[in-house]
Amino acid sequence: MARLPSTAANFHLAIVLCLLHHLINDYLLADAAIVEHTFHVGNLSVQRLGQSQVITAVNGQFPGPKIEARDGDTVVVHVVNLSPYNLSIHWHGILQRLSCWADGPNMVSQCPIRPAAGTYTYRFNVTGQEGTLWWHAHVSFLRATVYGALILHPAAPSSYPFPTPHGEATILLGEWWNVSVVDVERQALLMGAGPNNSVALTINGLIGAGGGGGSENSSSSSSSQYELAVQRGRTYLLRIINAALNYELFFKVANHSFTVVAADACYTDPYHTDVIVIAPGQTVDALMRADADPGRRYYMAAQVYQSLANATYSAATTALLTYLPDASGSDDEQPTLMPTMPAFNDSATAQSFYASLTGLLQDGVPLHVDTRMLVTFGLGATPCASAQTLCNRTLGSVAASMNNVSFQLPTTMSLLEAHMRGAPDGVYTRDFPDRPPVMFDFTGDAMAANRSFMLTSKGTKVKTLRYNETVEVVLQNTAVLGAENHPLHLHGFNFFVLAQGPGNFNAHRHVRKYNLVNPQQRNTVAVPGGGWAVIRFTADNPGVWIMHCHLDAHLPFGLAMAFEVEDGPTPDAVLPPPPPDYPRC
Ligand SMILES: *[C@@H]1O[C@H](CO)[C@@H](O)[C@H](O)[C@H]1NC(C)=O
Ligand SMILES: *[C@@H]1O[C@H](CO)[C@@H](O)[C@H](O)[C@H]1NC(C)=O
Ligand SMILES: *[C@@H]1O[C@H](CO)[C@@H](O)[C@H](O)[C@H]1NC(C)=O
Ligand SMILES: *[C@@H]1O[C@H](CO)[C@@H](O)[C@H](O)[C@H]1NC(C)=O
Ligand SMILES: *[C@@H]1O[C@H](CO)[C@@H](O)[C@H](O)[C@H]1NC(C)=O
Ligand SMILES: *[C@@H]1O[C@H](CO)[C@@H](O)[C@H](O)[C@H]1NC(C)=O
Ligand SMILES: *[C@@H]1O[C@H](CO)[C@@H](O)[C@H](O)[C@H]1NC(C)=O
Ligand SMILES: *[C@@H]1O[C@H](CO)[C@@H](O)[C@H](O)[C@H]1NC(C)=O
Ligand SMILES: *[C@@H]1O[C@H](CO)[C@@H](O)[C@H](O)[C@H]1NC(C)=O
Ligand SMILES: *[C@@H]1O[C@H](CO)[C@@H](O)[C@H](O)[C@H]1NC(C)=O
Ligand SMILES: *[C@@H]1O[C@H](CO)[C@@H](O)[C@H](O)[C@H]1NC(C)=O
Ligand SMILES: *[C@@H]1O[C@H](CO)[C@@H](O)[C@H](O)[C@H]1NC(C)=O
Ligand SMILES: [Cu+2]
Repeated sequence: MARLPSTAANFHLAIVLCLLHHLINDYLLADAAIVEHTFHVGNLSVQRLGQSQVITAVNGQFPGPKIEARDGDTVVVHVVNLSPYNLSIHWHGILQRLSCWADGPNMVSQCPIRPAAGTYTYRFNVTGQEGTLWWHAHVSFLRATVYGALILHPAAPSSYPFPTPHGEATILLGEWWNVSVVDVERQALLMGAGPNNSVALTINGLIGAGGGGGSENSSSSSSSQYELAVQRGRTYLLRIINAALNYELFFKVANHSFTVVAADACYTDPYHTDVIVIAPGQTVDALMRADADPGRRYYMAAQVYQSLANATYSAATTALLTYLPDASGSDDEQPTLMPTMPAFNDSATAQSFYASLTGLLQDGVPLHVDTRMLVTFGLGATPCASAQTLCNRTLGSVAASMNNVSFQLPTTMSLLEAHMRGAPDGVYTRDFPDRPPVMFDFTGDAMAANRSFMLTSKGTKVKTLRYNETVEVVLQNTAVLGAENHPLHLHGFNFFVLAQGPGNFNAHRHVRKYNLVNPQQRNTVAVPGGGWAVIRFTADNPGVWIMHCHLDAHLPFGLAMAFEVEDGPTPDAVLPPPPPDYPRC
């Protein structure tokens, strides 16, 4: 064996020690793991509301499997599509830094995983994120039943910015149809009108009292409702996720209150409340102290919050909160206590909750803004297409738009693939406008009855951003066809919510209301019906990222747009090539 000169030998020794040091550090501190799952997606027959229903589900479970990872881990999910439908899965709220290929929205970041055992492996790193997120199908209405929790634990055990809770529970809120959701969507598109409402709400996949026309009653302990058993004096972290397709929800637990500590996996300043308000796509982490009479049983209840003026649809469901050791075995003499819910149209309570959260900041708000946009959005109409056989020719087909562009998915290639090829021609155009083409009284009372601003047209337009640009977007709801709260979800980024309010945004009056100190950070903002919200983010993640209404009733109508973020100047700012099994059309 050749002898090394001593300096070189020392040098090598130093490298070895250094590597060892890194390995030990990695092991002790980061201990990054690979969290690997296989999702077999296919038909599942379940019983709900006294009837058998075939749904699309993952691994024969509804809700689907919970994924738990720690900050720093790599998540690998092998998806096998055994369902009869095109499929893709989105990891809602995961930043997907340099892994846009794994984001999941159908025809935006990928073509669908085809039926008859098509496969795709989603692979992404969890970097700098802690809290509650979730995953769901991002094609058609399949997310009605294809969803589950995605829990990101801190890298170091229990290093929360609040006292470590004694236990935790995931509360997935959803909606239930007693027909195929694919048929519900198909019918809505043929009619050019809103889809049928669900027939019940669910908590962790189960329908309790108050749901589905009262099939269960409140004095019996129904085995079909979710039950959480707690111990008196202990504090629990409730990870609440709104997986409902189309409705924002109020959530309460009788005789218990909450301290909100995070929203959309971003820590918040502690916020005390007895009601949680949560829009589709959003999550809320709330501490709940079990400090009520342990001899009683309590309902937790979810109820529709309806922001649309004059709407009448409302629904509710319950789950049980019981105290150990007796829990559900206890005598049923005393009725289970029901929380007093807000009125289904209590926008004051909803808006108060949404606007009261502030962020527990790890990094500051960008103060310099490179690009400012004013984006109006809401419902409108396009002339019925010939294929829309059930469409009302007088009214036209309901459409939704942003800056008067009704977003249309491409059909031949995903936006991301076209972006990577540098050949958007025929797939998308780069002319999404920074401002609405016409300024008008967006939220005026007369707007709901004024048809002159209703007409919109379809297009696949993106807004192109330079790497690392800071972007501020004024999200301005319109009252055309009715003012309604739309939860807008941005993929690939968390954004700061600087301000929100009713009416038309007015820079002169509202810029001074910006919270640049501790604004909440979110991935989904519930923009007030007939109002506005201002968001700001740094475009430091190359790829194509959709921003859309998280009401599935509005997404196929076109309430969406996409940001195309260019690569940066350094290798760590360049989107790597797609994985070998990337689905193409
Ligand atoms: C799955 O369910 C759908 C809808 O009920 C049905 O059309 C299809 O044949 C089923 N597929 C399989 C493989 O069972
Ligand atoms: C994810 O983490 C792994 C392991 O640290 C690393 O090798 C890989 O480059 C990361 N991927 C991306 C897209 O950053
Ligand atoms: C679904 O539920 C609704 C409301 O309870 C009921 O009117 C309808 O008949 C049910 N449809 C099916 C197919 O069971
Ligand atoms: C939607 O509701 C209407 C009216 O109740 C009913 O006729 C129709 O069959 C429903 N559509 C689906 C897909 O269930
Ligand atoms: C409630 O459930 C109990 C026990 O199953 C039953 O005896 C009672 O008739 C039910 N009441 C109603 C109103 O359905
Ligand atoms: C529960 O709350 C209600 C309404 O605030 C109150 O009247 C009742 O006494 C409470 N019950 C218990 C067991 O704490
Ligand atoms: C709500 O109903 C009232 C009374 O019918 C009507 O005056 C008002 O214009 C309606 N509002 C909307 C936004 O449709
Ligand atoms: C809420 O609905 C009720 C009954 O439908 C109605 O009387 C009331 O005016 C509505 N409140 C608001 C704030 O729209
Ligand atoms: C179409 O809409 C118009 C205007 O609201 C209404 O008068 C008409 O009855 C509708 N036609 C059908 C077939 O529903
Ligand atoms: C929106 O676009 C349509 C179709 O191009 C046009 O007729 C309409 O005037 C535009 N409306 C607004 C408010 O810009
Ligand atoms: C991104 O922009 C910030 C200031 O806005 C700057 O400090 C940073 O160096 C930039 N990063 C890159 C990689 O360009
Ligand atoms: C499924 O995806 C393929 C490839 O994009 C497409 O050609 C086909 O029309 C889709 N099928 C349905 C039912 O949407
Ligand atoms: Cu919407």
